[in-house]
Amino acid sequence: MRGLRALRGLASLTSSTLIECAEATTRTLSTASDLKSVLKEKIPEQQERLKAIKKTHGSKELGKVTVDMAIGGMRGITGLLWETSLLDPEEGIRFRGYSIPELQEKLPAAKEGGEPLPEGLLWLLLTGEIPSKEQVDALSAELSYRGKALPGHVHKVLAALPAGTHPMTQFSTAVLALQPESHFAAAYQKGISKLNYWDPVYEDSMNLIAKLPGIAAAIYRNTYKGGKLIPHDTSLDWAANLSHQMGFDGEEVYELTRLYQTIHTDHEGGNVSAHATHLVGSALSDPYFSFSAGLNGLAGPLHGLANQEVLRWLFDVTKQIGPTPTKDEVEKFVWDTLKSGKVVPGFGHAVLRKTDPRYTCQREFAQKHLPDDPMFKLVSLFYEVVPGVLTEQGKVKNPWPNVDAHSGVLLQYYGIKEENFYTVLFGVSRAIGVLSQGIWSRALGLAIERPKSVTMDVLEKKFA
Ligand code: CMX
Repeated sequence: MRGLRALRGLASLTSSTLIECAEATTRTLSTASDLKSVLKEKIPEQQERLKAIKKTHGSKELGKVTVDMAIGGMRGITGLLWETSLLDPEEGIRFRGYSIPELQEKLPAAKEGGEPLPEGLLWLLLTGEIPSKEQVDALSAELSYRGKALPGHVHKVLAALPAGTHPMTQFSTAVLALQPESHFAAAYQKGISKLNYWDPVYEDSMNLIAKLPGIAAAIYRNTYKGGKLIPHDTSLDWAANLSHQMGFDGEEVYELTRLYQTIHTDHEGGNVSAHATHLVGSALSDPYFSFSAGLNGLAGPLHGLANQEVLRWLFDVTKQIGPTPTKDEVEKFVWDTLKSGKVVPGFGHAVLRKTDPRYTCQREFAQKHLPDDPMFKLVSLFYEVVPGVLTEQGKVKNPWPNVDAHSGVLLQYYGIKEENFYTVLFGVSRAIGVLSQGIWSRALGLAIERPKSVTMDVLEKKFA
């Protein structure tokens, strides 16, 4: 009821009031202890909530659409429902109403004061509730059980790809290779009622999330470590298992992996990977099809591949100028990048207008664990220089760094040197956000996406 009251007048709300609404409607604590039961309890109330929104506000306007918006990548059009997170241009991302520093404080960690366990965020995204440590431990154990072994044919599919295939191509292919296991596709063939879609989609999503660390690690070991795989360790949590199976052990690298895997999960619904997953899922393609589509979008250099590009760019600086360039040399390098018609990777954002809080928390991690690392110092120098140059150039709407400007340097420090692999790590995390929303999309009965398009001819005639 509190939530319904808060949602009256949706059309005129600002994003900060939307955040308050999200908080108000997701804090009824449930009594069940396993994730699926807690989620199941929530579904009827949220279905009723959406029905009421449709009935009361269905015909109200959310905003205008201009010709510029239609031409310019639909920027600024509010036209999607996405429950798991909301992005404020000034403040950055909130997951079910919680900012990243709040999550670092509230979500259970592996040890006192440590980084959040991504399993806790998965619980939060699906239920709107901060889980207890016991609930997170149970979820870790469940994911470990579901993800223990990859089907043999996935290894064969990966082995059949030509040497040199980009890790993101391998990743998307491996996810598709799991598709024959889809519970949703099988249930649909048998004639499942639409009221129950969410259940097999939940099973597929959990199985997929559970298997992703094993897939990513297999790609890493095959591509860079001669194909010697490291078995899954059932005593480790989901993120630590990812690091372990890749061949990186130790509490500090586990902590980095937990933080990394928590903050890359979700960034509301309009970014390419989230929107692609959502769009394909809206046709009732199962989670394997839809997440593979999301990964294909994440592989673009303007989106998730930017973290790979940032590293290459930093290496170019050190190759051309040396390991400790001056501020003036960096400034010239940035100008040269712009003048050659390239983007400065890791800077700018379609929605954000301030430094990305995902950048800030990685910077804080670096300040705590690797303050004297030369690459971290270089990244910090770019933080001082790039926003000024981009502002002076006058084209970008947001000169500040995004998440991708920092992640690679942390990975380098812990020995994960192969930058072509970085977007795979981003993709493993992204699954938690987009598949959580995918489960809710089916539970809420969201429609197949089909916006209207026009031709230039139509535009010229309409406004002649
Ligand atoms: N370097 C150079 N030029 C940039 C720029 C950057 N970092 N960011 C934006 N611009 C340019 C745009 O290309 C655009 O130029 P044109 O008018 O010539 O087309 C102009 O500035 C205005 O763009 P904008 O409205 O500020 O930004 P967009 O919403 O169009 O694009 C983004 C957003 C992220 C694609 C863009 O900032 C970019 O290319 N950044 C570098 C790549 C990157 O870091 N991507 C990762 C984003 C986070 C993520 O998704 O993972």
